[in-house]
Amino acid sequence: MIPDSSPGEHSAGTENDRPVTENPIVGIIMGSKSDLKIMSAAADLLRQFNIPYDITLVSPHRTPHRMVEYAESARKRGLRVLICGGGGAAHLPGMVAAFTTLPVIGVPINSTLSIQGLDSILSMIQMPAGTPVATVGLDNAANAAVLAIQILALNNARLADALEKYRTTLKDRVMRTIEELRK
Ligand code: RP5
Repeated sequence: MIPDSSPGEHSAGTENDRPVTENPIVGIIMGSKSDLKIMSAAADLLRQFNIPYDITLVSPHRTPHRMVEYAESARKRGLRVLICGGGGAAHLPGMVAAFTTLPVIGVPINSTLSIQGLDSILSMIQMPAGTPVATVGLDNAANAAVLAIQILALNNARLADALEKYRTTLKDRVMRTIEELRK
């Protein structure tokens, strides 16, 4: 059940900034701790929208059995969307997608192992028919969260409304800059 409150009500530095872990509906996973600095942007955004999530490491190469277990049990555990980040030979989103029918959003990461991230991007977007990974831009974990929220908002009026407000904030920011440039 998605809590019924609005985004932005958790202000920085409060107790509410801690990860929301009770009854998570979005799972954020990544191949390595080194991915966390990128992937934490997804968690930040979900927190803003008051969406419970869990975040953990699942490596397709170093902990392959954990990956299968995570993906196979995800729906039963109440997760509704998965956000998977990886760099280099970024097999995590694709392999997770093979083991679940939940929507999987991939975040290609420009890690030290990457050829400027192009390898990660191609690992995610070139999925065979029937097993898609919705791939966002390089290092763009925030967009992965927005896409997850959009999926959840399909049958949640509170979230749909919150997304409208979020878009208005983005628009207002641009309008303010336009005004400042006029001065
Ligand atoms: C991938 O290899 C991870 O997703 C990470 O982006 C990259 C490098 O991992 P570390 O060597 O930093 O653990 O599997």
